[in-house]
Amino acid sequence: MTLGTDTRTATIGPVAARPYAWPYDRSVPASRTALICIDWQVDFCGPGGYVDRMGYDIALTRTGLGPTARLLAHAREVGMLVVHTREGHSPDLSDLPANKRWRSRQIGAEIGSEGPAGRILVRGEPGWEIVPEVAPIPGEVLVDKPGKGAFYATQLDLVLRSNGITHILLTGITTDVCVHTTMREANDRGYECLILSDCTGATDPANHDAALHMVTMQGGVFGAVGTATSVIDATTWSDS
Ligand code: C5J
Repeated sequence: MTLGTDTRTATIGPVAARPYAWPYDRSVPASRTALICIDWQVDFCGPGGYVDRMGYDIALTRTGLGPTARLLAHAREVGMLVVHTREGHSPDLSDLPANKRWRSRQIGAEIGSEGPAGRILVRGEPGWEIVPEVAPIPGEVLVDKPGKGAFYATQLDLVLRSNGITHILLTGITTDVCVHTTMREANDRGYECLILSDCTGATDPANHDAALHMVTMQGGVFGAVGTATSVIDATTWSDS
């Protein structure tokens, strides 16, 4: 990245991670790496949002906000592509599968119904917005998705390939649902993935731990598990 007269370029890796030092190819230029921040929305970690309305503890989904903010600042400094995703549906709910709506009604938080943060999981509502701690800045990519995975029914793969991205860092909520689904989708498309354990969170701590453990099976079946600090510590600069 060029910052004023700064012509240095940043490289990431090897990163201390489980079950292998990431990435598999030892290191990657920051310019070929994307930081994907998944669904840091009021609906998933704010008062009156979807997770809160379902009766889960938002302290659990907020736990990764501090480390993610730190890693986001680092990603911006080293010139990574930063992508933010938002789960949500159009106001007429025409892209909301009937079974997804039915299930949300069973748990007392029907998607599309009115709540303290506006209509649940509806695009443009206060609950759908990304929380200020990790809010996008101009120039960053925003991906709106109707499902759990960030690749399904979105432009994400095209954006990543158009920007020469081969390696992905994953933060966000929830670890076991949207982050895991996206990591699996990315892995199947050949991206080399690292999920950050301290930059994620789930509505059930056991599910968070299990989701991270799953990644470490089979030599790293979907990639590897690291931390914000492990990425920051594995960054080196060189003159370009
Ligand atoms: C869920 C998500 N948990 N962002 N969505 O429904 O993980």
